[in-house]
Amino acid sequence: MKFEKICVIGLGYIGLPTASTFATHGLQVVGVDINPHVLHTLRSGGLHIHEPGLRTLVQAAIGSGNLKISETPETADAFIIAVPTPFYDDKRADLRAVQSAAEQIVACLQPGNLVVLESTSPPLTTVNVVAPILERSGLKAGIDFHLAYTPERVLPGQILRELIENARVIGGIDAASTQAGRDLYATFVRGEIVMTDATTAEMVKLMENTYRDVNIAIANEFSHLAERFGIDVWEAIAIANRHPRVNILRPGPGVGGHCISVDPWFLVEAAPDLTPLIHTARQVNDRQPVHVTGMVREAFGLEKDAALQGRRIAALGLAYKPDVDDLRESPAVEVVHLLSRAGAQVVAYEPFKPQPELPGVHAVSSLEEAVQDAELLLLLVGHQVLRQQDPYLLAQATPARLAVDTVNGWSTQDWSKAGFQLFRLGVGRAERRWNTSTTVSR
Ligand code: SAJ
Repeated sequence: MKFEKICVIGLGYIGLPTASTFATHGLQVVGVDINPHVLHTLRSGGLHIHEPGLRTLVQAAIGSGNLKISETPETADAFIIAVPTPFYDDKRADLRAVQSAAEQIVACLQPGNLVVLESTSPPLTTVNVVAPILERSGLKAGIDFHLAYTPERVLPGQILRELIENARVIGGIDAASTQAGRDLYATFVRGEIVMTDATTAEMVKLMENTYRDVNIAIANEFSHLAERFGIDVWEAIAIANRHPRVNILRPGPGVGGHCISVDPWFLVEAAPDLTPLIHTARQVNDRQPVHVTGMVREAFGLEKDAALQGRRIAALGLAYKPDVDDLRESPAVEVVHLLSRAGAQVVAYEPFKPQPELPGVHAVSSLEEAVQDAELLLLLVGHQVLRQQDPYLLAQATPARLAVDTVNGWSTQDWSKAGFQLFRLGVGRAERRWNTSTTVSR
């Protein structure tokens, strides 16, 4: 199938790079978003998200005349839905954006069109949710128009490269839809294009992220064990990972972002009776911010549930992972909320988003400001710029002599020499180890 004009609905982390990449590969693209701020920002040459290389790509796409920004879709050869699928408070998938994107397409849908869902969705969404809405047009899915699911699998921070180079899974509701989807993405995908059916493609995406979540959960559990048994989990993981068939991931303050902390719930919701492991892994990872607040109390020499009234803490990093500006579902933000609720005075600093608008978070735009009155420095994200801070210089910029590192970013040796008492996630106090072994030998 040949494509000249497409509509991409949703201009976020996935939709905008996808629309721009199609445009720079010669297609006429209408990029659609309902958010006036997004439309205004893009139309005035700005960018509402941070992703390396994206500004240049978007400018090239708009400059070529191939990318038009609009609030509504138009008739086209293909429609791509790339809107968010968050969850409700009770963890059920919130498909309202997918539904309303499909509703927007109905009026423009013509025989022979292709519609592709990219948003991560519970199994059977393409067939049971999207197809019936599109069929309100009077056209039949798989007969009058093609319908496929293709998950985005790009890593924030590397989206532009991975969009082109990663293997792409395309699953149609029938063979012709799969083929049409393949033809569309072959416009720019250089990785292998793997063809399957729509529900398998939905499951593939959910399985990938769930696999990662469960593996991070076990790393987090290992870190608790290491703290109990007085060893350094980072050392233990490094040694275990020398085994040819072992690859333990990194413990940390929790699992964030809009994907891994969300997607496993779609499986739990779809089949609660079949997902005890997946459910537990989610709970383990969701509890990590509470664990971090426990570390902070320990550093202050306080009891487990003690109030932190008036304690001055500099929280360094708010993003959901290193070297990105994305704060969605960030465990670091959760830690700040928990500490504040316990009475601490938290001043936060996020180098990739110096002025985040986060209710309940007092954020400042420089590291100096964050640490100047602090009693304790709390490293929450392994941003390179934070890991590389010189503890000797920091010691001059802050009265704090306590530090808590949740991401294995700072070395005990260097920070101790600079005068800090450093508490690291996953590292038990050495004296406890000897206590433990004494107990055991008795
Ligand atoms: N994290 C750990 N320990 C680790 C790795 C990650 O605690 O060893 C934490 C991170 O700090 C972060 C969270 O997990 O809070 C998720 O980060 P991530 O880098 O694992 O993944 P995402 O959410 O940025 O992107 C994932 C990717 N999926 C997989 O690696 C299977 C990406 O390929 C997907 O495209 C993306 O989800 C998505 O959009 O679904």
